[in-house]
Amino acid sequence: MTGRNLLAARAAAAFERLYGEAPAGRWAAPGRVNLIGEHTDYNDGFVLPFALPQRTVVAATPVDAPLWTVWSEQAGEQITFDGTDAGKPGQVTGWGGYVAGVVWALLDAGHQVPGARLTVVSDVPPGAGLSSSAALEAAVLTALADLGRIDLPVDDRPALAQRAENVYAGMPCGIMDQAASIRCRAGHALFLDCRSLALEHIPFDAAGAGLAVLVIDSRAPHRHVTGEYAARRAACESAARALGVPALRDVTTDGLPVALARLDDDVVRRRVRHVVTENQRVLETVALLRAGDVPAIGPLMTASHASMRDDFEITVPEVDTAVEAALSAGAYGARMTGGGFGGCVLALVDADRVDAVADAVTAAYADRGFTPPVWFSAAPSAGAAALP
Ligand code: GAF
Repeated sequence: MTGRNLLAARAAAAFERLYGEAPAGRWAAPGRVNLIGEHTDYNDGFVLPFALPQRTVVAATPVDAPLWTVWSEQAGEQITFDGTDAGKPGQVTGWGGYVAGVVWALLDAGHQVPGARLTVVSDVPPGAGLSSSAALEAAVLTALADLGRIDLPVDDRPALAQRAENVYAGMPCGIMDQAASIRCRAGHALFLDCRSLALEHIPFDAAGAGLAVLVIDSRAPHRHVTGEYAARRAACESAARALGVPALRDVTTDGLPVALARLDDDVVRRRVRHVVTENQRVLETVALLRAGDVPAIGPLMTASHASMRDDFEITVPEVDTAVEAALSAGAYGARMTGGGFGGCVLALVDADRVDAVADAVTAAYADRGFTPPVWFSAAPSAGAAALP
């Protein structure tokens, strides 16, 4: 059995054990890594994530009342909420808040949402910056939309799931993670313009080029993530106001020196420089992938990391150590992926050097006394879908 089938079987078995019947269906949605384009989504900019093989599977059956009973294997608990709870953002907290948030967002958009019994199993590691919350939102949204025959085009689903997270769960994220979990395609990275929401599936065949994308979980303890994230977002938005543009997306690399000269705070100047140069790096990465030159994206990844470390100041010693060790061991490029302050590092490496690079990172961690990293290599996988 493949990993996905095993998860689906576990979700269905748990459903039968808890609710005494087989589920009406099963739905899956993946976690993601972002190849490049960090903290650009809420600046109306560009991102290039791809979906992981790791995913969250929901088994579900509708019920006749506005009542949602949800069991999570990872959390080891079952929660129940009703329409009143779902109507009040923040009422359901923890992992259940992402489920209640999706119900809230659907109701708020005027849809009839079926009550349901659900079980949730997942192999997306939580707290590793791989979008386990977006995977949960996307799996629940896909399940409820199917069960309720809700007329909700797939184009509109990422924004609805993002509202669940922004308004119900209180995390001021951009749209990248929900878009990745819902819209990604196997074998491709998702080039998303976060202003127009126009998207293009860019073939990304690292294996075909003899390469692998190594995903290294830094194991760094996440500290103050939501607060620091919100502070970065606020700094970007106030810089855009100071520059008289709708969003930092509107500052071009050519216009950057003039924009920076108009800002008097050095920290804000560096935040702006990160966003503007990062957008440009996404565009250059897409151009290289369109030309089929996968190894050439390495230096852009490494430059992205330097920008996150020095200008946006969202890295921590563990991720910097992983990036440096991977590069010293021969990676074409390496960078932290996701919101920052911990999480995962991506390294683009020769396929036959995966173990050597992972060993080099592990050795560097041992020298620094860090908790040993865990790692896997990832191929671009499919977005949210019903399972057969
Ligand atoms: C987190 C957020 F949820 C995304 O919206 C994005 O801003 C990312 O951090 C940084 O690029 O994953």
